Amino acid sequence: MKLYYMPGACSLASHIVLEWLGKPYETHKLSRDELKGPEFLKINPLGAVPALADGDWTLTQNVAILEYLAEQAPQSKLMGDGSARSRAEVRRWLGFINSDLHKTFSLVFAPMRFLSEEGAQKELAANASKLLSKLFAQLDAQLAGKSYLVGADPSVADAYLYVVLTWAHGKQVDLTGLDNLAAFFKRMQENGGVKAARKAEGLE
Ligand SMILES: N[C@@H](CCC(=O)N[C@@H](CS)C(=O)NCC(=O)O)C(=O)O
Repeated sequence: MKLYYMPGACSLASHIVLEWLGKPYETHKLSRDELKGPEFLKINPLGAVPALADGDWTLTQNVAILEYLAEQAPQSKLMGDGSARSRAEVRRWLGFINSDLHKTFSLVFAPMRFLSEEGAQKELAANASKLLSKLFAQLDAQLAGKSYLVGADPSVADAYLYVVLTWAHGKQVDLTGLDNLAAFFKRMQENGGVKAARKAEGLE
């Protein structure tokens, strides 16, 4: 399998899970220019990472890739503890992180995509950042008394949560008082797969 990624982007979640799987894999690092270049647009017409090639087949979309990777090791806890409810819980948090958090980050990272006037862009980014604080508070509540989002073991949703938390730190999203999230972040920073993926992406 080959993962197309940009350092520190959402593709880092799949990179972490590939490390957790412990099977051989390849990576292809993309620059911003290559992301929108003709070669990669054939792989993902959106010009976005992640993309995962498996033989002659390529998959895009974070959530689909993360779940596909988890299915490579059905005996693992990457999609929960094996029960339908636990799998559904992992999907719940994957959906929350992908559709609510990740999309809101787009407004913080690139408000100029949505508005042309500089003052309006600043207002949009500031309001989006406030919304992110509220969304992260829900994740903090979910982590109360738990090491990971669903159960005692890390799932693919935790890998994705770790990545959006690195963005929150980079963009100074207010996470004051979200102590469960802070402990989660520390735990993940110490995880072997997280460390290996970060090192491979040149983030250490
Ligand atoms: N819906 C897509 C979004 C992927 C996405 O937003 N990727 C970002 C990096 S985190 C990207 O490549 N952005 C480049 C761009 O949109 O120009 C998914 O979940 O895979």
